[in-house]
Order: sequence, then C-alpha cells, then structure tokens
Amino acid sequence: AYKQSYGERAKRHSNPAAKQLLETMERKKTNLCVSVDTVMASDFLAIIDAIGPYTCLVKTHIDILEDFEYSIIERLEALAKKHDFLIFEDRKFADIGNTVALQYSAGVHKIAKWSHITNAHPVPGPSIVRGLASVGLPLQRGLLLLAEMSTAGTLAKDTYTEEAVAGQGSDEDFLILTPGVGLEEKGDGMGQQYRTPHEVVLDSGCDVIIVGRGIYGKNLADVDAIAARAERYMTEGWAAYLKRISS
Ligand code: UP6
Repeated sequence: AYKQSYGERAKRHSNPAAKQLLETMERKKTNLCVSVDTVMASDFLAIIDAIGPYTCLVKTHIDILEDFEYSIIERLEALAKKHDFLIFEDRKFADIGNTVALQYSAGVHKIAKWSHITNAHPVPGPSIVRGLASVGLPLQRGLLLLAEMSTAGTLAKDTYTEEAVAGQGSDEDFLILTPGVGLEEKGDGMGQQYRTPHEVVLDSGCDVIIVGRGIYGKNLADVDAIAARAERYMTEGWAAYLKRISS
C-alpha cells in the first residue's frame, strides 16, 4: 500500500470506516489528523471548528473534558458534518473483552455511538479485538491497534511490535496512523518524541499524521493562528504523501 494513492486504496478497502477515511483524505487532499486535547468544551469545539477544513480526522480524549455533557457530542457531530471529517476517540482500550465492550458502548461517553474509529493495546491478546468487535462491527466502526508508541523507553518494540503487526494479518490494507509529529519541537519533557511529517510519511509508511500541541499550541483562544498551523501541517503531510506515491 506504500505507493498506492489513498483513492485507489479506498476503492478496494473492505472496512467501512477505513474506506470512508481514505475517501475523505482523497476528497479533501489532507492526511492530517488533529488531536484536540483541551479540557474545556468551549476551547475543544472552537478549535475543531477552526481546524475542520484542514483535517480528515479529529482525534479526541473525551474523558479529559472537565465540563463533559452529552450535548458536546452532538455539537462535535455537527462540526464533523459541516467540515467533512471523521472522529477518532483515542481511548486505548487495554482490558478483557467483556470489560472493553462495556467501556466502548456504555458509561457517560458511549464512544461507539459517535466515534468512527477507536484504538486498543493488543496486550491482552485477540480477545480484546473480539470484545470491541461485538460492539463496533454492527455499527461499522474501525479499530486501530497500537503496535508501537512515540514515547522514549516504550516497551512496545521488537517482538511485541512484530507480533502486534502479524496478528493483524497480512492480506489486509491496514492504515498506519502516527502521533508524535511536530515541526518545531523534538520532545515535550514528558517522554514525547517528535518527528516531522516527511520523516513519518516517507520513512515509516505513515498514512495519517497526528498532530496535537504543534497545532493548538499554548494560546487556545487564537483560533486564527491555530487554523494557520493546521494548514501548514496539512500542506507538509500532503507533500510528503505525493513524494511517496511518485517515488
Ligand atoms: N499518542 C501519542 N503517542 C502514542 C500514542 N498516542 O502521542 O504513542 C497521543 C497522545 C496525544 C497525541 O495521547 O493525544 O497522540 C499527541 O499529542 P501531541 O502532538 O500534543 O504530542
């Protein structure tokens, strides 16, 4: 899949969520996912409205919102429709099948109801995928597995990574989404390590770059600057992709 266009891959993809994401990327000419990790709903929604035009996917940590109420989800869904992007709740499930099925479907967040894509650590083994699939498959949701992490000293490496990738099967066109992307910083002093869009797209076969603080920065109220940075990452990510498919 490394050298194929997103559009070609969309046509052949059997997973509805992956297909929809690839189609969105081709249509909007963006492989940028923005991670909006803010704790107040007003910032969260204003930033998503500002970056919406430049993104194929908005990544959330819905459990960090201080003032969560379910109506925020309805407003998020309206923004997804307005700007034509998908939603990825970065829940990183890691428990037994029965528990993750409940965490995915129930509680106050009801993630499966609104999040097109979510993710899980493969550490419990194949039962975590079966548990999440019992909820997500009927809703045509997508699931990503974390085979590696961007942090210094990660234990997800070597044979863990190899087995996590092998466990996904080799005949499917799995999408690779890569966080730890930044143009200005090398790290955050808390273990995060940044690489550039070109490094991840060209060297690591990344399909979707995930950028958080590199876009929303420190001044959450300056939505014009946030939108400008999103546009810059979109341009960088797309240029790296075009270079890859024509290489
Ligand atoms: N994330 C990583 N590294 C991983 C997995 N997930 O950074 O290996 C997530 C973080 C955060 C985002 O939970 O939401 O990606 C990165 O944010 P940043 O660009 O502000 O560092």
